[in-house]
Amino acid sequence: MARLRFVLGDQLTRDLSSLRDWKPGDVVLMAEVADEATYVRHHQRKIAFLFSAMRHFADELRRRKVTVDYVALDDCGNSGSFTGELERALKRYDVEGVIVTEPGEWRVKAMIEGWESRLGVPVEIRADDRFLCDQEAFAELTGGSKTLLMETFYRNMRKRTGYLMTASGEPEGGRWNFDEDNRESLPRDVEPPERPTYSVDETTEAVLALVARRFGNHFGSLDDFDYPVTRRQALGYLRWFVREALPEFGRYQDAMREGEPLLFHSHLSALINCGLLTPAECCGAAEKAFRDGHAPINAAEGFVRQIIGWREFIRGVYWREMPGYGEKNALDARRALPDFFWTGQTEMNCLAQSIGETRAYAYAHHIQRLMVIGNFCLLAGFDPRQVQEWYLVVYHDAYEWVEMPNVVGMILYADDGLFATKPYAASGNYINRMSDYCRSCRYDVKQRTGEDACPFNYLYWDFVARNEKRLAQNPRTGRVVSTLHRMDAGKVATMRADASRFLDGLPSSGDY
Ligand code: FAD
Ligand code: DLZ
Ligand code: SF4
Repeated sequence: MARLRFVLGDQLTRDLSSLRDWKPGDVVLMAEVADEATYVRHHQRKIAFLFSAMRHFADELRRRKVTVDYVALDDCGNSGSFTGELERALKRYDVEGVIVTEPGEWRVKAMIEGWESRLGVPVEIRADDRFLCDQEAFAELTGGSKTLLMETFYRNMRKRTGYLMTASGEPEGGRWNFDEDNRESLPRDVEPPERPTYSVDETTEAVLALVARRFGNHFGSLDDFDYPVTRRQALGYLRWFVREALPEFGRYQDAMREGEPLLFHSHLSALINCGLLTPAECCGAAEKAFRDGHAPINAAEGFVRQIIGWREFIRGVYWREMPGYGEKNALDARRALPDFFWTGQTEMNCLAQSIGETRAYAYAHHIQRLMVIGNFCLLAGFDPRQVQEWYLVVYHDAYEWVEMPNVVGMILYADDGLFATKPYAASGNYINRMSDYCRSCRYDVKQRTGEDACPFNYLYWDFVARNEKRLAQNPRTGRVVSTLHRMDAGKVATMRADASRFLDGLPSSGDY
């Protein structure tokens, strides 16, 4: 008898485990459901991207003679939930069971695990082997210790996958990690390459109209949508990246420039996370560029590290720590997120640029997320739950499994250093070194106190003073506490007063 294969919006991969043994008679179910678009009010562009990619994926399966039952958001009777749509589909088809690939999120996994008893049908949940490391391997590769070190995991992943390894089992280039070569600021005369753009076809046009109508009050803009939405386009974008941007990716990975959101970054995360590209093919393409002499080792290694290192590591942390990870708040941060996170209207130019680009493109690159927006959230002491929701809403690549550890562990240190060896706190000096934002800012990055001082400066020292005990105990941050102690007490008091005045003056209505 036939089986129903439920494919979720972030499972758009031809070779998905739940599709692998498809045979005539089986039906693939895909559904646009209001619950998924509104459990947080996702960026309009993110919903449009995903619905368009889902519709194109369904068309592609149909072209390959696979029977697809696609429920569009506005279809008559759409129940608005995964469970409701499965229940309705089971009334349309006489099937012996349901097959689904494990979802990315705890919330959805719990839902799926309830289907068998609720709907009275056998449900087979298959592993998601698009990831290169499952939970068992994660425990093995991290040594099962209490705190986790990405670098240890990453080296083990290099050995396990063989990426950028020599025949004798050594890392290519004689080192595991070329991060030190990847911290250059961008000279004024270096221009990032021009990106390919993808025109809006009929399918995307219909989705853009649907999203504007149904979710037009969500954060973000739909203007000038030009991102890949098909497998063919995604592959073209990957090839373009490897050819044109990868060679300089490593060197300028941490750089920021006003008006240039992408620089030499891949812009592939949303395509990988929804399944149009696999992590393995992205790493394979970078490795080939290195072996062909097209990309230097620091670029290829830097890129592969982000994927088989950080991306897999972050996912391992999520599943190891869930449920409960999202509730962590080791630094007891309670302040409400200010309204300008939704409007982008702030005189702090670095934040105005990074949030403005996020609003426009549902994208900001890693250093903007980490060292501008994330750093500000850490220093200001924003409530981790609110910060998590913001990051989950605003980025087109955001799913809880990847957003949560990056927010809880990487930027906020809310898990008390489960994998970050210290809080990533920095003053305005870092942003000034890595970007040109400060040049056109109304604040002065060199000043530490007063009306015109860069807020990152007094917020930084206020953060150090607030968390003095904890930072003093950490060998990586102890020196900063000693510096604080050597500072003039009056100056410290003024900085702390400036920090309070600044933070208390940020309107925060909680609306978005
Ligand atoms: P590149 O700079 O070109 O990097 C290549 C790839 O490496 C990315 O496409 C991504 O797949 C992977 N990668 C790099 N860093 C990470 C990381 N820390 N965690 C997981 N994967 C990584 N990434 C998401 O995919 N979804 C999120 O919701 C998300 N939330 C984040 C929240 C915060 C607070 C921070 C600091 C980072 C977050 N990241 C997230 C990680 C990273 O910022 C994005 O993956 C990256 O900016 C995407 O742009 P890109 O494709 O141009 O990446
Ligand atoms: C993010 C998202 C959105 C906005 N909408 C849908 C949808 O309508 N249908 C769907 O299948 N998936 C959607 N997704 C992705 C899901 O939220 C994602 O599959 C789960 O988060 C995985 O656990
Ligand atoms: Fe940001 Fe401070 Fe520089 Fe302004 S001066 S752009 S607030 S770091």
